[in-house]
Amino acid sequence: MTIHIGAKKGQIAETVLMPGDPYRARWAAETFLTDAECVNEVRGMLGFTGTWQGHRVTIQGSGMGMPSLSIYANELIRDYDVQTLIRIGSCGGMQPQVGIRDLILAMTASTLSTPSRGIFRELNFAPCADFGLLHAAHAAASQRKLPTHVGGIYSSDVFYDERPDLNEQMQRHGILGVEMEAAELYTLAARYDRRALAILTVSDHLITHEALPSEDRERSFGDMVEIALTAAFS
Ligand code: GMP
Repeated sequence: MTIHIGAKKGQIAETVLMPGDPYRARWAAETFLTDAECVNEVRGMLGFTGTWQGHRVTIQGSGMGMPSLSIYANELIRDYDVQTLIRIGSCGGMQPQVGIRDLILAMTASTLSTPSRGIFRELNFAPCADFGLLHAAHAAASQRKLPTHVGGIYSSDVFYDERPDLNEQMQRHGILGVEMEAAELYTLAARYDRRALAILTVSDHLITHEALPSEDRERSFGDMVEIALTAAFS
């Protein structure tokens, strides 16, 4: 048990999928895992451990934003010795060629955020995905013929009142989408020599202002769970 995770040692698998929303963690566990057991309910940030194709997996909510994800990822890594952490979430599209519903595999995650950047002071550390996971996730997405983009994303600390000048510069430099967690996940994975990847569905668009209809969200989320599981164990 840790401050924020009630699971006993051994109740968390070496591989953890991390949706932002704890209800999504429950849905994914009920839909894709066999013998799923709820292993965390602290603060309602649900976590489940079960089996997928013979492999033990935990699906643990991260909450929204880097400070929240950081708490769970730190405890999963330091206290439960988790080796592979895959964020499955949503993002806002930032390029014209990135459509609503498309998948983004985040090769890098730029940020201004202090949880990630604070200890580096003047160094501009570049948080990046694990290549093996990225490669395997790309293969799994291609096999399903899902429109997929691989490249840089932006991990923001705000949902409202984004800085337009910053967005403009990021768009100019090819950043594909904006979300709020990946840079911290990648930084912690680098710090502790673990594997991490963020798989994102484009749920809204900063240029077109389209939004993914709610009936499509579940299907897109399901695709990400399957890709994450396939990548983790390939
Ligand atoms: O709704 C906010 C949550 O969804 C956060 O956990 C973000 O990672 C993600 N998200 C989805 N679309 C966007 C977006 O357009 N902007 C930001 N900042 N976060 C987004």
